[in-house]
Amino acid sequence: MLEISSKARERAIIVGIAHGDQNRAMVNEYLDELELLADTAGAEVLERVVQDRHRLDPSYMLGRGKAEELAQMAKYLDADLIVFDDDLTPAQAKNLEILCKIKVIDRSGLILDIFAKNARTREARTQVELAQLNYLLPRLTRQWTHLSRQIGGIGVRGPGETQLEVDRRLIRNRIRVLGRELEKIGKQRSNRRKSRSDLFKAALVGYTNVGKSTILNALTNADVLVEDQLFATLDSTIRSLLLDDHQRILLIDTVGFIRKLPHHLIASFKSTLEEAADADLLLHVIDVSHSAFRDQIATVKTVLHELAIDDRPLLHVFNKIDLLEDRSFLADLERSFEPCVFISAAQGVFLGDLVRKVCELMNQQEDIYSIKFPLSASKVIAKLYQVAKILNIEYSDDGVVVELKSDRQNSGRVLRLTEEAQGVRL
Ligand SMILES: Nc1nc2c(ncn2[C@@H]2O[C@H](COP(=O)(O)OP(=O)(O)OP(=O)(O)O)[C@@H](O)[C@H]2O)c(=O)[nH]1
Ligand SMILES: [Mg+2]
Repeated sequence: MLEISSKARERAIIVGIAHGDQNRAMVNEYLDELELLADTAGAEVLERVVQDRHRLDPSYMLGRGKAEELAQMAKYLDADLIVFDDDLTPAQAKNLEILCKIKVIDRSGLILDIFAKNARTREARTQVELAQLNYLLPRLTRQWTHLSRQIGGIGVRGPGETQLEVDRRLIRNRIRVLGRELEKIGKQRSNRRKSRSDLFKAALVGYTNVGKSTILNALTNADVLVEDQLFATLDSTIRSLLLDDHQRILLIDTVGFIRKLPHHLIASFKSTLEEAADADLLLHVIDVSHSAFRDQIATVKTVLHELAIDDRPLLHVFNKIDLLEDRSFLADLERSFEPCVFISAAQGVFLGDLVRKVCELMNQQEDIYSIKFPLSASKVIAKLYQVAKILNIEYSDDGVVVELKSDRQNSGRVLRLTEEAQGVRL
């Protein structure tokens, strides 16, 4: 696995640019988050630089004068690393590195680094490596020749090829191998998913660090790593949860989202996120004590849209209410974000409300069944009218096919009646 940074505590300068419709206050908020990301990656932020610019400079992103100032600042502060909040083009990153003489990365690069640090399972590691290679490929320059050794000593230089071309070829090959590997893991995962497909599934989704894993742990006595760090969870953990005496569901913890999540990262984590895509109910967890929680909600909705699951039944779970001094705005939230619950997962407050609401939403969901009964089952079919909506009945010589819609609460009775009358689900 490639590690962009391996030193314990690097000294970093972070840079944000107020451009387009971003004002300074917003940029400063983004930089607060970037600082948290840098801290999670193991860097200490020495200084932040903000510039107002109408247009981003194609060579340095910042203006030339400001870029030179940045280079002097880096030298004066003895910094190891500069992190830009916006995505740098490969050319900008290279020009800045030459000017500042230290490593220059962007938010995507930093997030990839954190993912590399936190990836634990084979799947997560493969996903991260794939995303890293896709990120590196366009950034390869002539000075960059160490890769062939790291990638596994294939190192065969074809006739007339430059080292750079060899490196690119090695990376492309590796990308193909990793892609195939992920496909294989994805298939195994989807088989596992199918084998438990009868149980109702609720997935915890949301911005990073909002308390998703804390909720899973609190409800199921799971032992998932909880940390005041971004992206503590990279793999989806699945636990079964007994809602009341007789209803068991699966609760799924997933990787957190963040503003400007690199696209190749979403693509690589597709199979992990498919666990969420496969859920019957999304629990959108929100850290209501965070000053930017409304932006975070918007980011999560965008990612859910990109994953084409924004039409899924969804419960807003406002977490960390214990940190709120003023709770007067909660009534407004309740009106704008229907359905919702307010909890403190860490203190175990109102978790009962959460479970009740999940139960309620689950029981509201309807499934469509198509069942073939023997002709003699007319009495049972009459009973079905009491527990389900009959959509269609078709008689033929060898039986009756009934199409019906039933909510979860009644589906058990539908299935018992079917069994009683020797019906067969089609
Ligand atoms: N005060 C307070 N802190 C909480 C609450 N729920 C979670 N936390 C803290 O918030 C931090 C993040 O919690 P996690 O459960 O790791 O959050 P996550 O959403 O799983 O985060 P990632 O996996 O990193 O995306 C931890 O320090 C938790 O202790 C809460 O209700 N109140
Ligand atoms: Mg987590």
